[in-house]
This record gives sequence, C-alpha cells and structure tokens, in this order.
Amino acid sequence: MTDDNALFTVTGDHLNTGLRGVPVGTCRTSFVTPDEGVHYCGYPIAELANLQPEDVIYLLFNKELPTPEQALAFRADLQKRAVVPSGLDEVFTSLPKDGHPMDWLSVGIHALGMMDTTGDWKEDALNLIARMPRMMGLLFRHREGRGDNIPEDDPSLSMVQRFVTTLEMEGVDDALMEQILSTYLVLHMDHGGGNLSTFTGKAIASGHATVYASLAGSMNALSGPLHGRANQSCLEFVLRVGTSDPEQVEAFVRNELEAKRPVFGFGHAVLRSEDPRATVQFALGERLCPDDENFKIIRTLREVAPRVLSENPKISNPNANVDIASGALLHHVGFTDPTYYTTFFGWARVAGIGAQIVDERTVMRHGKGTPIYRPKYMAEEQTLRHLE
Ligand code: HAX
Repeated sequence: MTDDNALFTVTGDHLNTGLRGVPVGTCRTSFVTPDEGVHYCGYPIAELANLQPEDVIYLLFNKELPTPEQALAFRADLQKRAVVPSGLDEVFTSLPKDGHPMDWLSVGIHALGMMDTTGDWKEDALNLIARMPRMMGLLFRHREGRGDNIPEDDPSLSMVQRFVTTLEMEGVDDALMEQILSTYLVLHMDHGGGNLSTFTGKAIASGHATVYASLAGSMNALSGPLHGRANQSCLEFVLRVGTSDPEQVEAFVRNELEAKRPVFGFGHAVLRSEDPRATVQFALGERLCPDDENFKIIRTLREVAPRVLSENPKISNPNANVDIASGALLHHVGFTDPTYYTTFFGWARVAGIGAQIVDERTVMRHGKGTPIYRPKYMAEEQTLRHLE
C-alpha cells in the first residue's frame, strides 16, 4: 500500500477529470484487469458465469464460495427475508406509467426502505436483495397496467423463478428466460469499487444514510446514458443496424463513425480485449438462440466492428463489451422493450454494491468504517479574485 501511495501523485491535470484513476480506497468484492475483466473475490468472471445468483451473492458477502450446506442455509435465510410489504403495490399504482423504469426502480427501493428498515447494514442489504425479485416483478406488472390478479409470491423458489412467476408473461419459455436472466445477473453483480453507481452508493452510505437510500442513489447514478443505460442504447443500436449481412453492417458502422456517433457494444475504459462477459453471452446465444435475428446481427457486428474500429489508433479497445449481447438475449426471451434493460442491471448491482457498502461500513479501518466522503475541491481563480 505504501509504495502504491507513494507512486501516485495528484497534479493539476487530475482536477475536473471525475477522479479518473485517482486511488480512493480498497475493494474486497471485485477488481477489473485489462485482459480477464472483472474478478469476484479473486475468481475471473468466466469461471463463475454458470453458477446460480444466490451462490454468487454468498461469495460477494462472504468472500468464499459456499459449501453445499452453506448454499442451502443461505437460500433459507433469503427466503425468510423475502416478504415484500403490500404497500408497495399502492406506491407502484400511483406512479406515472410513462416514467422511465429506472425511476420506478429507484422509487421502489426507497419505498421498501420506508416500509421496513432495521438500521443494520448487513441485515438491510440482505433484506433488500431478498425482496428485489418480487419488487422487479411488481414493477413490470404495474407499469404495464397488469396490476390485477398478481400471483402470490413463493419465497421457496429461486430468486429468478420468483421474478418470472410474478411476471406471468404469456407465450414465453420460462425455463429459457430463467437461464438467460440467471447468467445476466451473475455477470452484472459487481465491477470494482469506482464505477459511478457503486461509488455513489458508498458515498451516500458514508454519511450513514440507510442502505435503501444509498442503493436508490446508486440506481439514479446507473440510469444515466453514459453508465448503465448503455445496455438500452445498445439494443436500440442493434435494432437500427437491422441486417446481419457483413457488407451492409460494415457500411452501417462506418456511417456511424463518420456521423461521430458511438458504435455501441464496443470499447471499454479499462479492458483491452473482448470483455469475458460478452464472450460468455455470445456462447450462451450460440447455444440457445443461434438463429434469432438480433443475435445474427450482433454475431456479424462482433466480426466487423473491431476491424473497422481498429483503423482509428485513438481507440484503445475495439473489441466487444458486456452490453453488446445482453439486449439481444433479453429480447429473445420476450423483453422486447429495451427501456427495461437497465433495471436488470440495477437488480444485479444491488448485490455487489450492497456487499461493498457492508464492507465499507463494518469492515474497513478495522471495523470502524470509512469516514464520510469529503474529497477536496480547489477554489477557481475567478472565485478567489471575487473574494479579494
Ligand atoms: N465507437 C466510437 N468511438 C469510440 C468507441 C466506439 N465504440 N470506443 C472508443 N471511441 C472513441 C472515444 O469516444 C474517444 O474519442 P475522443 O478521443 O474523441 O473522446 C476515443 O475513441 C478513445 O477512447 P478510448 O480511450 O478507447 O475509450 P474511453 O475510455 O474514452 O471510452 C467507452 C470507453 C466505453 C465510453 C467507449 O468505448 C464507447 O463510447 N463505446 C461505445 C458505447 C458503449 O458500448 N458503451 C458501453 C460500455 C460498457 C460499459 O462499461 N458499461 O457500463
């Protein structure tokens, strides 16, 4: 630690850059490397992709994978916490149906907090995680005007099954949806300590606001188009491409670049090769829906776009990122409205950010917790002149 600290010097060039690259703290749940992407508690994400979300949540909170006995006990613990107060239906009934689903998610988390907060960091984080599947299902049902006759929650089911049975979507293959959602959740749970939504949640919690207030804030941060909403934009981009013919796709990509628009689903701030989370989702798509029209488009994009983007030496990583494939898979199992996609991202992140908040509040500094965030801002020269 001491050497790293000594190696990093903050200069004037670091000001007004959004703390980019400035060391702030340590993270016990995950880190990102340029080649292997995100690792949860030391495991490269590709090794965890086929696990159940419950087991990965256990990992993020306990820093080790559960034994079969621990896995069962953890599921039983989540079941006990799963009951969503009925007042949430009333809150959701009153929200504007054309409000963005991410705003609904933030309100939903806040409402759950208003109905039941213990004040214990870990209890509240686990309670919220256990209530997310039902809350997500209710969010879809009420926002889509299907708030009547919602089936009772069955906490003995898996988290993903609880969401799918609350949703009761007609004409879809529930088993396929569960498989795609399970993988999606595992891949999106955590991504280091400094991404905007995680940082925001920890900053809010550092003032000892509740877990619910902190995670509602995280969701607001995640909703921005430069952050979590990129997965919505990515599927919208794929729908605009509209063809899997390689020549036409190449012409489309070049046209986007000429028009100074981003080629969505490619590039990354940290990774320098294809994001393993994209690789996993491509493999899943090849297995589950190789002939899906959107999947065929992203398969062609994956061949064409890196080659075209590589022509620009400024682009540090021309390869596919996590957002390229998730939309096509979600679309395939019946989620045809991309405005909902970031809510799945948020659902997943509640686990990782929740675990990081618990670490910062109860483990860091020998259990004393990280103090309230207070980075330093310098006075602008003009302000100083005004004061003189
Ligand atoms: N399409 C067009 N231009 C791109 C590009 C892409 N896919 N990837 C990079 N560039 C441009 C950057 O905008 C930047 O241009 P300027 O110098 O004019 O600012 C230049 O190439 C160098 O960028 P970089 O250093 O390689 O990458 P950045 O850290 O600046 O940007 C981004 C990383 C992910 C924002 C970028 O690659 C991008 O805009 N990609 C397309 C949008 C996208 O897929 N977003 C989802 C990202 C996944 C994620 O992290 N989700 O949370």
